[in-house]
Amino acid sequence: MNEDFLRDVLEGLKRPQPSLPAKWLYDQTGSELFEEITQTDDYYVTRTEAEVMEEVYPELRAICGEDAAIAEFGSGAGIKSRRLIEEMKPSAYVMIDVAEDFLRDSEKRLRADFPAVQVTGVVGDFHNAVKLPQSFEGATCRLGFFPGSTIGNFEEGGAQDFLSKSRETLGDRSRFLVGVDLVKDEDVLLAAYDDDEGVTRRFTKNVLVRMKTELDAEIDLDAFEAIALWNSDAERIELGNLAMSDTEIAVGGERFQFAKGDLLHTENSHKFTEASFTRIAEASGWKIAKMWTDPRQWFGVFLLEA
Ligand code: AVJ
Repeated sequence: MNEDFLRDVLEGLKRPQPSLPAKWLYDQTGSELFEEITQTDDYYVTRTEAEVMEEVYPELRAICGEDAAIAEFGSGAGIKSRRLIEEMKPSAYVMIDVAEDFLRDSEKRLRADFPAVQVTGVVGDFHNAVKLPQSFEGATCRLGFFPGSTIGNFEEGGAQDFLSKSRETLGDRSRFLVGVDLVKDEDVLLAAYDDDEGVTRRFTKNVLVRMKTELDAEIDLDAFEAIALWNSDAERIELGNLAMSDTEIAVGGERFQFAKGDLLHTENSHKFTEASFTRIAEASGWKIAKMWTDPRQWFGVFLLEA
């Protein structure tokens, strides 16, 4: 039995607005479904960021010069890390992640593929400041990397806290490259989080499947439907499983009633404007050096300076 998962589920279900931490969406199946989401026509986020990044690389090379070191928040064995390493040819690449297994895996693969780069995994929770290795601290150009608009996934106030902690982690005279999904037309946003192929719905429902298989929960899966809502005041997409009829969830020896129309919230995806992101970055001790975007201004890549 996964005790941490059970504890979070019970705590979340007891809240007046039932909610589960987003991290439980990402087991093996959830991670594969997220990969699949990024390939759908409706989810513009990943491909738009990649398009913007192609413009960023040459300028960043000019800014950074020869001796660059990069620290990625999250373990990046993926395509984004590879492209950045190919383009920037850093002397060191550091990955910070809580999940040690994933981290060691990414470390191994990147070392094999880029023997000229000093690759180091640092186990750490980036909700706190983290000590980076000498391979990073000794470089002339020290650059943090936080792609994918993962910054949008934090809870209330979390994005600003994260930016403050990362300012401490990266240190004086560092820079930070952050991928940020921008506020845009509601229809475009809603389609991206409720794609036509139904992959996002499966992704959101997967956490209920996990509760059944891993926690022996009794849940009528057909009583719930995954939905996405745009909260225009908070400027965020809210995802969750909506009860389509009166139903109950039994888990860990407790029972929780859901009336038709009740939502079990699973995830927020905050969107920013240039102004709103600038505000939290500056409040965290960063200056905005530059922002790149696509012609439709759907996605922003911000270069912050300490
Ligand atoms: C991985 C957090 C950036 O918010 O766009 C996508 C997660 N959830 N579709 C996002 C997600 C449903 C994604 N992030």
